[in-house]
Parts: sequence; structure tokens; C-alpha cells
Amino acid sequence: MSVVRLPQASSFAPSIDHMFDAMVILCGVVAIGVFAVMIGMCIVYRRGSKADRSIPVAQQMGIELAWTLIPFLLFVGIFAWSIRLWVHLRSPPADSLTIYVVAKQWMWKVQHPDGRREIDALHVPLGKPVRLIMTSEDVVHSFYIPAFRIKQDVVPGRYTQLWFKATQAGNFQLYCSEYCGTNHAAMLGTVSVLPASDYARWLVSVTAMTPEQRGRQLFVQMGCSGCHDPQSGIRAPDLHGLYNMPVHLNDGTVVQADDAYLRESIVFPASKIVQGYTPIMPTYQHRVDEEGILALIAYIRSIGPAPPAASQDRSSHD
Ligand code: HEC
Ligand SMILES: [Cu+2]
Repeated sequence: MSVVRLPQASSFAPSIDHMFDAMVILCGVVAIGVFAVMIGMCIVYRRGSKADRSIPVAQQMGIELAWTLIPFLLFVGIFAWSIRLWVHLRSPPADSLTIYVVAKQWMWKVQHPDGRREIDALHVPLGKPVRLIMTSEDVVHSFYIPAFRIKQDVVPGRYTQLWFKATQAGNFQLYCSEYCGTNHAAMLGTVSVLPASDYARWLVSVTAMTPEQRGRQLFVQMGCSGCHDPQSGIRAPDLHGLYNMPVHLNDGTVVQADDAYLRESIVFPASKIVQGYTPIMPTYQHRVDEEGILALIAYIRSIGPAPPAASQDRSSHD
């Protein structure tokens, strides 16, 4: 359809618009059909008209089957179509560029993998899949880029993700679309899509610490290393190679050390205790903000497999 509309600036936009158009057309056709019959009946059977008002007989199997099966097939068709699209929308490609987003009343804070940070702005490369890992410092917000046709709630205490591939260079509006307090309407940002070479230049135009470096700094400053570095005298699990591995807990269950688990281990260490350890780790809730937690997780993820000498625990985990 050639209706005036927002730019289709991501790889999702055309497929989402097709689906939307199809549903508008389908609903329109049904509505027109229903209203046409209604108005026709009103005219034919108006008071005083000579229409035949005898009670119609016989069941008409053909018609009943048609009006049951056709809508049924249409609905199932739409369901199958939207599920395919949904799965695609929910599955970031493995080679995506990961960018962290922390929402806060009333701003968007962005952390790039190479260390650059920005507020109320998001620079992304053109034509490359980008995955956003998002959380909130306070209330529920919602990250919404209409030109990309993507929207996702950003929830405190939880990581939600979103991915897209920008297909058009330029600036696009970012909104918060979940009412989040007084200045909700001003919680705006600009998404700038840059051709790959401009993006690379933009990234290095300011030198900053990477999340891993910042995470290591916090890990030392906040005393984590005093317990967790392999050479420390205190009995605490070695975090080398922990990321995404199964962890045996003292209640006999096994969990995966994903981002959510690591966050919980830092904020509520007492809620899941690693098998064979005593719960001596203090909570870091209110002592480190969401950006700090993301940096700590980035650091833990970066310290890959344990150096052979320090692999006492992880190897016995499975
Ligand atoms: C007083 C010592 C101590 C300090 C300080 C400490 N931890 Fe811990 N940590 C432990 C112990 C003991 C465990 C295992 C028991 C448990 O699960 O609570 C643990 C568990 C963990 C786990 C789960 C490990 C696994 O194998 O599943 C993570 C992740 C973690 N800590 C990260 C941190 C971070 C990040 C910090 C700093 C912000 C920190 N710890 C500070 C002692 C400590
Ligand atoms: Cu908001």
C-alpha cells in the first residue's frame, strides 16, 4: 500500500507493515460485508414493506460449514504468520553487536562494547544486527523506535532484549512508551544510524574504559577479588569460566550461570547458594548501580576458562 507512513528503517519494518496491512484489509472487508448486509436487511424488512416474512426452513450445511471454516482458517493462518515473525523478532543473530541500555527516570543511558557511553542517544552501524540488553534503575519503561517497528518493556531487576538491523542511515526518534512518572513524555532519544566506516570513527572518537575494564575495576574496588580471586585465602568459588555453565546449588538443583543468575548472585547472594560453600557473601544491592552490575557481569563473562592451576571447583561442577 502506498499510504504515507513512517520510514521503514529496519529489516523488520516491511514484514511488520505487510502483516498490519493484511489485518486492516481483512477487518475492513469483514466490516464492510457486515454493514452492507445490515443496511440491506434494514431496507428490505423495513416496517410496511412487502418482503416475505415466513420462517425459513431447513438447515443449510454448506453455508454453516463455510462461515465456520473460512474464518477458522484465516485466524490460524494469521496465527502461523505472526508466530513466524515473532520468533524472528526474538532471535538475535549470533554475530550481533551487543549494546547495553539502562533506563532511568527520565533518560536512556547507553553503553557500547568498546567503552563509549551516551545518554538519550544511540549510535548504531547500518546493516549490522544490533542486540540491546536492557534494564531499568527504577520503574518500568518501554524502549520504542517506531521507524524500526520495535518496542520492548525495560523492567527493573530483569534483563530484556531486543534486536534489529537498521537499513537506512539517518536519525530516528526513540520514545519511552510506558508511563513512568512526571517527565515520561520528555524521555526521548535519537537513534543515529551511521554507515559502518562512520560508526567505527564515531566509536573511537572518545577513549573510554570498556565494560570489562570497568567491571574489573569495580571487582577490585568493591572487594569481590578479595574473596573470588583464585589466590585469595577465603573459600569462595572461582569465577573463571563460570559464564553460561551449569552451577550446582546446595539445594540439589542445577542452574545456568546466565546474566540473570549473575545479577542475582550479586544483588541477592543468599537466594542461591553454590554447593559446598557457606553464604558469607554480602549483598551488593544499593551498593552498585545497574550499570555497575552490567560491567561486573561483562567482566565475569570475559574471564573465560580458568587458568589450569586455579580450576579447583569449576571442573567438579559437572
Ligand atoms: C566475603 C567474601 C565474598 C565477597 C566480598 C564477594 N563474594 Fe561472591 N561469593 C562468595 C561465596 C562464599 C560464594 C558462594 C556461596 C554463594 O553462592 O553465596 C559467592 C558466590 C558468588 C557468585 C556465584 C558463583 C558461582 O559459582 O555460581 C558470583 C557470580 C559472585 N559471588 C560474584 C561476586 C561479586 C561480583 C562480588 C563483588 C561485587 C562478590 N561476589 C563479592 C564470597 C564473596
Ligand atoms: Cu520511561
